[in-house]
Amino acid sequence: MTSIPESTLAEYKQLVAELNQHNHRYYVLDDPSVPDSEYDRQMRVLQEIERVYADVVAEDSPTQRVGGIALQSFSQIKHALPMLSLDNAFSDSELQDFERKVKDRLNQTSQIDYVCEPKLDGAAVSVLYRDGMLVYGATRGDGSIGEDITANVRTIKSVPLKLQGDNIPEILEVRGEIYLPKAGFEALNEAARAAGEKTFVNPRNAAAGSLRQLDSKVTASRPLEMCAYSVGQYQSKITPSTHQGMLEALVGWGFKLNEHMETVTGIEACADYYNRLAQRRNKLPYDIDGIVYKVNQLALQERLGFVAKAPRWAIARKFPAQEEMTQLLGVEFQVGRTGAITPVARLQPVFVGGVTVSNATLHNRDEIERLDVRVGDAVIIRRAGDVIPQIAKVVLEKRPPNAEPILFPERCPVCHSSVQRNEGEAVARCSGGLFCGAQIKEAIKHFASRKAMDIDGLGDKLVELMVDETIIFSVADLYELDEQGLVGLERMAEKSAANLVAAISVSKQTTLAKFLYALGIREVGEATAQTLANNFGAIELIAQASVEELLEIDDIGPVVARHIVNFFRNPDNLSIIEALRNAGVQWADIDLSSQDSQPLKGQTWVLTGGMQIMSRAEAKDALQALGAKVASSVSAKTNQVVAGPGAGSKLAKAKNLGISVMDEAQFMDFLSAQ
Ligand code: D41
Repeated sequence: MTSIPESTLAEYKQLVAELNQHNHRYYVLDDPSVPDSEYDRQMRVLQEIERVYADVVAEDSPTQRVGGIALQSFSQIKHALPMLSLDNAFSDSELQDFERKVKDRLNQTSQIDYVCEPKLDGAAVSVLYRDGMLVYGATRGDGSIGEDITANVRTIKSVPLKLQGDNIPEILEVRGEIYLPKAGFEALNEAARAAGEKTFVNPRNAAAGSLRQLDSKVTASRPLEMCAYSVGQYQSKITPSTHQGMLEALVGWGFKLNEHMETVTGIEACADYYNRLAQRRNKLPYDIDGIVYKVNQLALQERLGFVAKAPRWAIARKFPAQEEMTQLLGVEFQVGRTGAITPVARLQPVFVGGVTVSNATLHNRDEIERLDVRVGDAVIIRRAGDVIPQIAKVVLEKRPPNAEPILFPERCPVCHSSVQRNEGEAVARCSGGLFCGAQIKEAIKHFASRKAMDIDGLGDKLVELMVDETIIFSVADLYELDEQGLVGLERMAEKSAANLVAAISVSKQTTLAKFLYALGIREVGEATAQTLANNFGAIELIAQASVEELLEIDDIGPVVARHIVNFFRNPDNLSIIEALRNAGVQWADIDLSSQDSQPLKGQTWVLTGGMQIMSRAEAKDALQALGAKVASSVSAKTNQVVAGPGAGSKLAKAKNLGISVMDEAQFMDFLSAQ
């Protein structure tokens, strides 16, 4: 084998260090320092050096995260110091009991400092470093013996392979939680559903299951993260005197901490922290099932010690459960705007995730088969945050003998057209198109909605009534309505009829983007409608565009392009558009030649927090008119954030990423200067 030239070795070492630094910025600090393309380029150079000089490969090289061949089984690891469990408090008074016992035992009356930590809902692990290099990763197991999951832990990018910074301990055992963010969990289950495989009940099971893979390539494909929360074995020249100090040392060595950890004084402040976090629980991108409070002074922790298997200096205050058992009473089949037929579970009402739930989605026919759910079954309902409640699992042991299988309809429950399912698609659709009352209703509701034609006073109930009473058959009929025709309707007095006719008339003046969105073309949401408007300028040009022409536009993929072309090929759709224009629906076409002078072209803005002078919708329109894209989340690609009162995590993230932020007054000044 050729030996490596000095200069190549130096370059190699530099690359390993830089790539690890990029990883740390990306996965631990959530603040990428170089574009992905630059990372990829460096990675390719590194891989090439490793290919030619196989004997130089460094233990902490980013290529060494994914292991080679799968294991036969996991071996065991004995924890030198037991991994303790946590006592629970279910109320403020139980929390006060905890503090009283702490103070009694310490014989202390003055206030105590606590570190408040979100209780991440994943799998507890122990990760050991000797002289700064990762030695092993282990599950908690029963607290004294766990499993050796080193190969899997190495694949997690927020786990350093080599510690960074100063004062590296001779021995450092970090304990923390490995978890799967909600988005990763949803994506994993979505993929499992598409493949007809079993889904995971919750992100915790998914994280634990991902860590117990014998083939680390499977683990590597799951977007797991690790947050550190305590230290086990520790041999070092420096010894922090507080838990917070220890956490800060961990940050210096390259670990990720949960961003909401906070040190407070006194138990009342702990209760206050609980309330603040409980309000944000649903918005967090990962599951938490409570708060952990820890006495901050390590000397006090030492004096308090532990009972049985739990420390006396820590306690977990639990949040309301997100999973409960109830009974499936029946299944209804709903028909959506595009004809998609969705089975909806009717449930014995149950209190879960903070609300009473009586319906849950069953997604599609495959989901019913996959769950093997029957009417009468005991089912586990999961409601996490704002996500639609789901049936996570059937409790087969509790299946009653008369439980009835669910039959998916062959005909549309509304218009009785046949139900069809395209090759490779999970959704079954009613083939009735605009002959189907359900599809007509949904199309009109969408057309009238706020972000579309914004017809004030035309709510869902009224649309249903008007279609049922055969007053309207399509969106174009709305513009033919007069007061006399409406007054006969249930709860429709002369005044409200006049208001509605006026609101419909006002809606005639619109924008091209809103009109396109209102048409309800499949997969064309607000952002795509805006992109189409900005790129083509006029509806005639969009209607004539080919799939190839559409694909030339950023953000438009083959599926949307197909839907757009199909939509404008359908003569029924064209005659509706014509009828709308004849009725006076109008907008200003966009002069494409003036677009190069659009001051915000190519920029991405984010609006967050409250606005007082303008509505958020108006601000968005104003920005789009100047050529900006308005996004809902902050990322490295964001150019500018406008933050009003009450702005939360988006503002924090913008500050972290060093993105420019202005308040509403500055925004108004900016607009008037344009
Ligand atoms: O976030 C967590 N899940 C979490 C778990 C946390 N933030 N802190 C924890 N602290 C401990 C002690 C106090 C025993 C060091 C824990 C856990 N334990 C824990 N996780 C699973 C069992 C115990």
